[in-house]
Amino acid sequence: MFITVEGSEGAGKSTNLEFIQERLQAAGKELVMTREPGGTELGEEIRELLLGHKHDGMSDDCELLLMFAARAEHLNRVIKPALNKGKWVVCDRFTDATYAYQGGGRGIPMQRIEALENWVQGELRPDLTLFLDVPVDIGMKRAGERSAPDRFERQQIDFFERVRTCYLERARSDAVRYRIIDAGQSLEDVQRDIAKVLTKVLE
Ligand code: T5A
Repeated sequence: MFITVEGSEGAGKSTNLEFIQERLQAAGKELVMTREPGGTELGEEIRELLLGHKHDGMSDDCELLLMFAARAEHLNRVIKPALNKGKWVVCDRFTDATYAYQGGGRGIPMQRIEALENWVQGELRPDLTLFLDVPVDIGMKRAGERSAPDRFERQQIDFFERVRTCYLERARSDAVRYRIIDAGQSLEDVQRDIAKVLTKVLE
């Protein structure tokens, strides 16, 4: 299984990834927990370029291509080898984030992202994607209370509204792959809903 976890800022991905890890390990699954951008030494360096403020004026195309450069490395060195060994891979963000942030947020045509997706991933797509959905104002408040804003978190509210709309459109268009989790609820309720999805997957 290749599982990805998505959400807009402050949706609670990090908090819930630990919960997901515990659940799947308790069920005896051999897991690789990883993240994007990042997941390899080179990918983590690219992450610093993307999230830090050294290159605040980076062009949208450069941002998109760096996301896929990190992803190509991640797929070849971590994700595909793990899946080939029969392990479960749980990834904190993947290509849906590119559609949402670079497509929805930045306005890069979706066909360009699709072309890169096909090139870098071939046929590989996640088997399951949990989309933690939270209203933008709540998510931004949570993220703001947690840490200083990275390069993406400095965007305006309308950017994040477009990101959320794109995620929701994608999730609603493919009910087989996506599960939408209401992440605006209390953590207890969010984790109850995630546990329900995982129980079905494990069955
Ligand atoms: N990106 C990424 C792209 O633009 N394109 C791409 O292709 C990819 C892969 C990556 C950035 O890169 C962009 C998107 C991102 O901007 P990231 O670290 O993955 O950065 O993304 P962040 O959204 O910044 O993720 P975080 O891990 O920082 O935030 P989380 O995981 O969503 O939120 P979390 O768990 O840290 O929670 C935030 C706060 O809220 C609390 C937590 O305790 C924490 O304090 N919280 C709750 N409070 C109340 N009720 C709940 N239900 C709560 N859940 C969490």
